[in-house]
Amino acid sequence: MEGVNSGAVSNPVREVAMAEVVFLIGANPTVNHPVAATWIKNAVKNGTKLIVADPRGTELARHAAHFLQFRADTDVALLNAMLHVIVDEGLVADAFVRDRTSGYEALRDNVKKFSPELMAPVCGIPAQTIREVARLYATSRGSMILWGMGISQHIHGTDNARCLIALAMTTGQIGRPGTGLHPLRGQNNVQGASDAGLIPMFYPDYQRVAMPEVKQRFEKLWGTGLDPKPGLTVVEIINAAREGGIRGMYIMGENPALSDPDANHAREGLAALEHLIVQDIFLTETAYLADVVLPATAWPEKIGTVTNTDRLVQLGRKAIEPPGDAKPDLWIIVEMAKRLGLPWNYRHPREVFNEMRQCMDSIAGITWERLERDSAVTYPCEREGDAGQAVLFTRRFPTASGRAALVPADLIRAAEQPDAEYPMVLITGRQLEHWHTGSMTRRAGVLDALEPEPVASLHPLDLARLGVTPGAIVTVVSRRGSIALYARADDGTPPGALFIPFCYYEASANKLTNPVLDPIGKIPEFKYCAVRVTAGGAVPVRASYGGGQILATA
Ligand SMILES: Nc1nc2c(c(=O)[nH]1)N[C@H]1C(S)=C(S)[C@@H](COP(=O)(O)OP(=O)(O)OC[C@H]3O[C@@H](n4cnc5c(=O)[nH]c(N)nc54)[C@H](O)[C@@H]3O)O[C@H]1N2
Ligand SMILES: Nc1nc2c(c(=O)[nH]1)N[C@H]1C(S)=C(S)[C@@H](COP(=O)(O)OP(=O)(O)OC[C@H]3O[C@@H](n4cnc5c(=O)[nH]c(N)nc54)[C@H](O)[C@@H]3O)O[C@H]1N2
Ligand SMILES: [Mo]
Repeated sequence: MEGVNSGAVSNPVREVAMAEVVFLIGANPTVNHPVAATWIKNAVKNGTKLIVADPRGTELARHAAHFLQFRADTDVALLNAMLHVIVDEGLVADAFVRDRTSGYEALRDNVKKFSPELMAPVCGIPAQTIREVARLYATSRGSMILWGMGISQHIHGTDNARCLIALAMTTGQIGRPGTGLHPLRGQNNVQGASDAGLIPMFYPDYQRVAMPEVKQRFEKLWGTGLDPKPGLTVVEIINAAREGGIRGMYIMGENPALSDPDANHAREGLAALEHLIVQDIFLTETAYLADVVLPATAWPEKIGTVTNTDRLVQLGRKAIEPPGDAKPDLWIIVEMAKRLGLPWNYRHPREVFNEMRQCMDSIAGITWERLERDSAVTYPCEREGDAGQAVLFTRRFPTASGRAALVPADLIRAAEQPDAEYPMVLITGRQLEHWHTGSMTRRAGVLDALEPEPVASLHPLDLARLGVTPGAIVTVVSRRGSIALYARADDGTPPGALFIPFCYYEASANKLTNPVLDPIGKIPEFKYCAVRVTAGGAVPVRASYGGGQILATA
């Protein structure tokens, strides 16, 4: 299997209907993937056993046969204990491990140290429950793992994912319908963007930038010399801007002034640039820092494909005319290229798609005409006429040996732990009504009316301890910043922690978050930092610009 970031969604979500067991960890689909949540609930109605593991009580937990409300940041303890049971109780799929994996011995030896009895006090789940859940997962006819940002957004996010991969591999729960590993995708086209090479270490189709033969392939295709060095990732880019290594930036469809960790630091980085271009459909917090803003068209105003979490390439058709001077992103990029002296001549997204087919074996068989006819095709689809393959890794994994590498993981704690000065844990994430930085949803009247104000969810016991009534203002301070927002009582949030969505610019959660990165995945630790909460604070003010809509004055 390729790196955990390389888009290895093995089975489509709807196969939860075929699974006997679904193990959902670090994801809140009712809020963030409502269609998947509905499929999961329907599967449970038809007999699928759902295991939910999350430090917060979520709506789907009510449908679960087992809800493991384990301690935040202790995924490796919980998952290694499950692996321990699988090894200890002889539940390993020996033939699968022998024929399809490498590194099993080291994994086996490592998980010996992680008995459920030893890990129970670490993760907060009774040893007996860990044993039951491990047996259930390992021995079912088909078990599927779904996960989200609760797994990824830690400095040990790669280790968390490796443990999930090890669960599937040691038990052979992969390569058949109703099994496998599904990291639930986020942005509507994050899968397509990654496939197309919008990851700094990859060209299209996860071909490595650093590999000479790959470099040659693309130099030949594009008729130009290419840099052999992989690029920087988001947080690294901001650091380089602050240090002067990067002086110009062109940001398209991203709002890092609100979505990057340690927002004050991120804004300093953006402000330090000599030149910033922002191409967006709205004037965002990031756009306010720009020298040039290029108005782009929104999804229903243009033609193009997006690839969803199930590797389904879907054609979107233009339904309405764009407002004012807004132009499709592709048109803007091509005009920019021409002025840079490049001989670009793409007149239609179809021409770009056809070029992609030349360098991406995974979609080589998908013709634009077929997309126009069928609207959607699953990849891999290597030859024209192929049906498209819903289930991956049926016979081999995409590694040199064809085997999946098992990698042991040890306990690493979050970079910043609660202490006397900052005694609580901040968990950040999303809410149903808003999309990330709220640039779109806070401008949508109905959604804005449902969730108009910044909120922090806390356990009623913590509210009582702090002397705060629900709806009152609290101030939340971390080593990096401070915000004031409204308290909400939520008995799903564990005592000692609070949950804040990051969509409210007037109380930006990312002013508080820690910008440390997973050294392998390079994902920031958005899910865990130390904060102090006190009653009272300034009323959050929504100004007439940035994330919110312009408010009519009474
Ligand atoms: N409505 C709405 N939907 C969205 C989005 C949106 O902004 N709004 N964004 C989209 C995008 S890009 C993404 S990436 C997805 C994200 O979708 P999810 O991953 O479902 O969303 P999050 O809210 O970031 O966090 C998921 C869960 O991680 C849990 N968690 C916190 N700490 C830990 C931990 O230490 N271990 C574990 N295992 N879990 C932990 C949280 O309690 C939470 O339930 O949603 C997509 N869908
Ligand atoms: N604290 C905290 N921070 C997080 C996370 C977290 O869980 N906690 N999650 C992280 C994750 S997983 C993600 S994915 C990021 C998301 O972070 P961002 O991607 O920065 O957030 P969005 O609000 O989705 O920004 C997308 C922008 O694209 C614009 N847009 C929409 N359609 C188009 C289009 O067709 N063309 C152009 N040019 N622009 C368009 C929107 O107006 C919006 O401004 O946030 C990350 N930050
Ligand atoms: Mo995301």
